[in-house]
Amino acid sequence: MVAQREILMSRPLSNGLTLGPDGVISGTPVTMGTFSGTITATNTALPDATQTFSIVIGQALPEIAVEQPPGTNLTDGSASINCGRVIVGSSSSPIIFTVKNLGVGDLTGLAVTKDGTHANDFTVGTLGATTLTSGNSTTFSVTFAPGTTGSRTAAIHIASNDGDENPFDIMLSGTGTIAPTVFTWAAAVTGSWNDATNWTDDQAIGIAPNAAGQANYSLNFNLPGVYTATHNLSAGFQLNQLNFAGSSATLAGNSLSFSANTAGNYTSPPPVPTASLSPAMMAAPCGSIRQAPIRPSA
Ligand SMILES: [Ca+2]
Ligand SMILES: [Ca+2]
Repeated sequence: MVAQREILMSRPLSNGLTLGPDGVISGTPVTMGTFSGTITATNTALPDATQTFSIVIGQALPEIAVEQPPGTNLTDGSASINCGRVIVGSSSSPIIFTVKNLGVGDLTGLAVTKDGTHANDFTVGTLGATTLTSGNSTTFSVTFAPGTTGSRTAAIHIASNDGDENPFDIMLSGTGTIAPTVFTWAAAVTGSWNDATNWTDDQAIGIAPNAAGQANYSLNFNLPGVYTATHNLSAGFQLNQLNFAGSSATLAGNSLSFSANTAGNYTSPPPVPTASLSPAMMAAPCGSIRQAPIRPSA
């Protein structure tokens, strides 16, 4: 009794695959499609037995995934990254984007472009790789350096051979701010507002408040006591902040009034990079008032 086996393919096997004499199909397929065959077993004592089979070779597809921060998946087209508040003239820390290939085939042709209203404010760093094999990842950075104050927007687009997310679109936003120049009142109790020696320049970068006034100044009155500061302001004097530490202020000769958009900003200077830009307007039309004490809010 002799058994024999024969395998017949209805079409040639996918390129890259071979059918061995032992019936084993091996290799790496490079052609998609369905490949059908018939196995025929013969036996001298029994009728032949046949069994059909199919080999389906699917496409090896790449699949892009983008994370920012690492571990947080972004959605193509609706992702929006806020690059924060940055002082005009300086840059944010690099914001790192991770690009992954979660598919089987190579993710190729990776490239990042940018556009949008304030695209020049956003610098895209170099991609670590332009091709990712299955399971691998790379990164690129975006740095935000606002050209001026206010809301700034742009978008980046990650091109690749992904089947349905090419390009992968991400909106960017950020806010340009102005750093307040901080001065602390250094006079013992009384002194002239216009005398630069009465002020300590906390950052050694500014010009002391004067009759003309400077916008975006933060003025601190930290020592306990009642200050009498004379000044000859004849028009509005815009400040970033006016800080009191258990003190009150009297501006003789002219009046002082101020308001702010955000309550509770007057107890201590905030860190410069995140400083509030809520304006406090000092108006000095005429007359004299004593400013009510402003206490710490907490
Ligand atoms: Ca995809
Ligand atoms: Ca897209």
